[in-house]
Amino acid sequence: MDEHIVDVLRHRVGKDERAAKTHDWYTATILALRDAIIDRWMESTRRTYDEGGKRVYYLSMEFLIGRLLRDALSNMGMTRDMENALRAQGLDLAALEEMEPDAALGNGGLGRLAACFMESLATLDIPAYGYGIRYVNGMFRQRIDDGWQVELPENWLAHGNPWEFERLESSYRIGFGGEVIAEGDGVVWEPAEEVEAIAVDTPVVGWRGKRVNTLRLWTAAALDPIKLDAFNAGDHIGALADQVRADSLVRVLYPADSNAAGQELRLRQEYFFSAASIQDIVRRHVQYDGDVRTLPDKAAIQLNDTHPSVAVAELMRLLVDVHGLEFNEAWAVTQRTISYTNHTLLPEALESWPLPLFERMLPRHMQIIYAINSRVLREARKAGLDDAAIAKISLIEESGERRVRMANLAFAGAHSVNGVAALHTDLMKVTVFAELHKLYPARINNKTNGVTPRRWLQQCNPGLTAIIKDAIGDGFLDDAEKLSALNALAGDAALGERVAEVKRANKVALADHIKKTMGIRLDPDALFDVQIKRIHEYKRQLLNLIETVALYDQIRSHPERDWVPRVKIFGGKAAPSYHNAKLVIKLANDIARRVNSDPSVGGLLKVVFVPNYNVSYAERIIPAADLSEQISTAGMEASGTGNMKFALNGALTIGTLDGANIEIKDRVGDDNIFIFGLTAEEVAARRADGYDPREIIESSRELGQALSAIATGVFSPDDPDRYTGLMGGIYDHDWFMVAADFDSYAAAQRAVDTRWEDGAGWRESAIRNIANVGWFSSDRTIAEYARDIWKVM
Ligand code: DL6
Repeated sequence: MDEHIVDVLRHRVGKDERAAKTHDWYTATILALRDAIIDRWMESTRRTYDEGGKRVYYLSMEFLIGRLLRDALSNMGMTRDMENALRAQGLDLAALEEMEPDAALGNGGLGRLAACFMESLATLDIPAYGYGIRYVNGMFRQRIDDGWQVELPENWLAHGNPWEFERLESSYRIGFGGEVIAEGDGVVWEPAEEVEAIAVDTPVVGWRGKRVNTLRLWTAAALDPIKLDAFNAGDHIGALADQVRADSLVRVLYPADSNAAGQELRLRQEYFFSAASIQDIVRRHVQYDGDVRTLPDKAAIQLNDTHPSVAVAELMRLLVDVHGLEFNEAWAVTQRTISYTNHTLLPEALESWPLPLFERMLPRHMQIIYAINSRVLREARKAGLDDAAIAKISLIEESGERRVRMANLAFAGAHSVNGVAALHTDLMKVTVFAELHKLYPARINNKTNGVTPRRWLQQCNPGLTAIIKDAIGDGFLDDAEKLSALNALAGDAALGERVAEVKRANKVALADHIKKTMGIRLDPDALFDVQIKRIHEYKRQLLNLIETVALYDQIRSHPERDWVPRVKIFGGKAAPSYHNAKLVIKLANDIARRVNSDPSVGGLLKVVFVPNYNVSYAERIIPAADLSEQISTAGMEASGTGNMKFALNGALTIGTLDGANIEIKDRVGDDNIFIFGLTAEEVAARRADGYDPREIIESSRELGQALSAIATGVFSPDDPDRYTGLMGGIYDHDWFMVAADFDSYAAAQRAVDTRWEDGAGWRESAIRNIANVGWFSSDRTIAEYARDIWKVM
């Protein structure tokens, strides 16, 4: 490796060792590692072709990859070699790893799940492609100015991207608009506008480097990047307009989480990447297999949420218009090939597009959707469903503005529709998809999410990994469920101490980082209580903040009590147009300013809002957390995956019976988790019965005082009315049941204190969490998809 890295530095980076800057070494490190990866990549690809097996295609608008260097080195088993090679040059690998920008091509859980899945697919030796968009600007960078979120562009490609390969030969024309013309027995779509989709490939290495798969992200180019006649005539800007229009397709990731972004550009992005991916898949199949009819035997296409739903219509278009299949035959091929994952029940997140817009942009696809719809509605009538049910099943929303329903399209076009946690899947059957489920009762199934234990235990928490290896051997590295061997040692005081020492060291490292970057001093012996995730009302950061205020009040009123010192850590981004979410960020910062500067709490309570929370920050925070806040209104968080990462790193969860929390509780046991609040069923019943939050607020002194302190400007003396509206929402309707769950949440927090004070008890619970969440490995999730949906295992 020593010689290779110097050779790469000289011949590929073009620098002499003496002149090389740290960034040159960083590039050389990745390129040298990439060389080793490429050999395995080619071997994997060759093996797939030779075996002629089935491939999995994961279509996702988002891949929240984060950094790759540490992951790839570790999976290739080359960390030690690389460390030594760099040390010989006077360089520190860890410092180079810190230089890598986060590839933030996703908003949150959905995109991070896609990244974990890619790693597990390679680990399980399943031939797979991830398909998405190579956004030039991924998720925005968050700066906090005077407590307010400010969004800045994140330029992850500013210094180039040594991981990727542009494949100019893998390019496709993607059309928009125009008209559909009858020709012979069929039709021809003549788009008004075309852009070129060009593949950019990144290798994805599985654990122990068994297989290297491809993440293929599409970039866009104009067919005619510069109109020379216009340029020569002096229209220097207009001459480049087509290229600018193409660039805009891949320029930004829509920073919308759990709400549909209703922009025309978003629909163009969705079609652009879906069409390029489907064309690529069909081209590969026809090239090697000859017959499109056998596509389902060789390809499994998974739609990650509804963003790629239009792929259903695109595949139908290729099969019927280009390959000449009869509609029914094409429909059978499409349904057998495609499957769809739903990630949310929030009505505002269920995508639909105004029909006139859809028809204008994709006229042929609109015709195909009408044809699919009439088939589906015929089946519904035949099954005896009534008009009300049929209206809900229709791919077209007819009440009010006519719209194309992307979830119904995906459901109809797929042989499998899965939810991402048991409760979520059950709720899908009785809420958003109740009627479609009646019509196609075998289609919905559950695949509880998982996270890759390589990134979320081994790499982010090497100290804990080493202790586990000492305790139970290294079998858990290949099968995370083997962590269960720790159960037999959970009461072992010496192991408890060692786990606690590592946790403390991780807390010291986080505290140092926060001191350096924010100037706030934290006590590593305090309980680190963490809520990091997108800011959303249903995730209820507000409940946590109100309880923080109540605790602050209590500490000041009863300084004589034996309070458990706490550090409340918050982090997360708010969608730029989400007013209340942005106000929650400001509130967290306002509370932090007041609490942290109040000498009367004597350091018993500290509040921190860390700016620009991202994957790398999560890797730093999660190993340092004692308590994991998973406190969504029951029935609203589809699964959550942060909950799994925290438990795997020995944090205890305080949470509602929502999403995968329920399955975590079932595995770690009631004594090792703090469950509070209404169940999903109770939430629904309260809402149906006309819930009155005022009554509850009046009966809870702690809650009433905290709400009124916030509402009257105790934390915002510069603008006393700042939170009047936000608090008013809780008094008036409280859709997210903050008031209803407050007392139960506060009581659970005091139970946390009691458990914390019993140090040995806490340590045992931490070990039981680590021991029992191996099941939430994305290897297990992917094995279930492979067996039940894709039939590749
Ligand atoms: O399935 C991954 C992730 C879940 O863990 C979260 O609970 C869920 O909120 C998230 N869903 C979305 C949906 N957005 N849209 N569309 O991000 O998926």
